[in-house]
Amino acid sequence: MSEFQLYCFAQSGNAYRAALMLNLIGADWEPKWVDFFGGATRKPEYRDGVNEMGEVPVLVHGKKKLTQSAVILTYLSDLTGKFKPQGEDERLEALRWIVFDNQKVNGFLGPFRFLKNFAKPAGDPAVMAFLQARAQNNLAIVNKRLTGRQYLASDRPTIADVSMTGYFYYPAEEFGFDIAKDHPAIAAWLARMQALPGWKHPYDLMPGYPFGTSGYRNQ
Ligand SMILES: N[C@@H](CCC(=O)N[C@@H](CS)C(=O)NCC(=O)O)C(=O)O
Repeated sequence: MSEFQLYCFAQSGNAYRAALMLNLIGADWEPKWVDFFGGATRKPEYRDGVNEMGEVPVLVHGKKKLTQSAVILTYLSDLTGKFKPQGEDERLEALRWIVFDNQKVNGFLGPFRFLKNFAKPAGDPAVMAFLQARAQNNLAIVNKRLTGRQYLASDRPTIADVSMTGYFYYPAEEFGFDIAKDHPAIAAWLARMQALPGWKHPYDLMPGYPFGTSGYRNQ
């Protein structure tokens, strides 16, 4: 068995943060596919046995079981020293961007994309318009932050950058707008992240694309 197990599925940008981190740090890890679209996370056995919050990602490392991607990223950076913010100012700055990301960037992009592509029935137009406007507003804030700088919280990539990638690499068709085309500084930053050793696209990194299989896109 691998050193780390990650409960995840290919369509989850929240899980992608953790999967990408594991790959970027060169961890010995394996995915455990969660049948999210089949309702697995709503079942009592998942909530009692895996995560009481009914979410992915969940990271298992020996006897330790961690949820919330921000906690998982912090744990892995503390453990390995990789992508770890240095000093109090950088640590707080990284945390600031992770919270903003979780709540307002990928926190809006994720539900928007879910309601657009996967929910039955699809999202109410007023809800979709609200989520898209909030996501675009906050993407513009991230774009401004990245204008004239390489990474979010430091001159090196940190867990704040890994977190922010969440949903950004998923195909533009899944959003109906193109994050990279609309936001040039985000596009340049995404290319820098993509150039890091170990980077993989979410559909190549986590099982379950397309739906209902535990296979990978390229298998
Ligand atoms: N803040 C959490 C969000 C996790 C999350 O919402 N995951 C989604 C899948 S992408 C989920 O499991 N949702 C189940 C639900 O909300 O019931 C994190 O960053 O880990």
